[in-house]
Amino acid sequence: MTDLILALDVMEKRKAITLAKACAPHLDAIKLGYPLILSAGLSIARDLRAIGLPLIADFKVADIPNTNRLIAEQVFAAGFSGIICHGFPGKDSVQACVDSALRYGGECYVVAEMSHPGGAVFFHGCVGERIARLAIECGADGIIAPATRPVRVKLLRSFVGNKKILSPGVGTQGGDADSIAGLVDGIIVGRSIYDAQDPKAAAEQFARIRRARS
Ligand code: OMP
Repeated sequence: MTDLILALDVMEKRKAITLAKACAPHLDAIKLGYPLILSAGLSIARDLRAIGLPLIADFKVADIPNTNRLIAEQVFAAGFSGIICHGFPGKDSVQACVDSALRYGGECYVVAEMSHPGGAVFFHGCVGERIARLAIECGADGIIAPATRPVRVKLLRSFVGNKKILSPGVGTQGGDADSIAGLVDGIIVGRSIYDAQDPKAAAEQFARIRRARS
């Protein structure tokens, strides 16, 4: 099964809740990041949890271990079940997020490589491979890898084995849902769903990928 994860990057609380409820039957999880959490507050997690889907906090946490731990603990205490952190701050920083996730029975994903064009500037020359290996060493649940570069995703799979790969960059950024779905455990879709004329119908369309990777 490949999961469909909605990146809920809208800025109004009411709109976010309406969208999430409408799309929920076609989703496996909802990812929230700075745009929504900074405008609606961390407590939005409480409202969205009522929908019954796992919530992933995309703070791309990238600080010293103690600060990472303080951030991660707030995230999990607020009701999130997953967190995304960066790998480049190093093993101790990633470990702090993984350990917090473990304490709360949650999950931690490490960004191995980014999906946007500029993402290739520093994430090259085996950086993604090294971060993927580090994520596994720390006991992370998986990595974030770009749907815009399926060749890289295939390669990174060889470093993470059966740990999860969640893949953003589908739709608006140019990644193709059907090509990437068979390589990953979840695709992350934002604008192509929430900016669609009919977000629920768009989610239903993307939900065809939930049959991939059986
Ligand atoms: P759309 O481009 O609107 O589908 O949104 C993609 C979502 O995935 C946004 O929330 C991004 O912040 C996130 N994302 C990327 O687009 N690229 C990455 O390399 C990593 C992420 C992420 O960590 O989720």
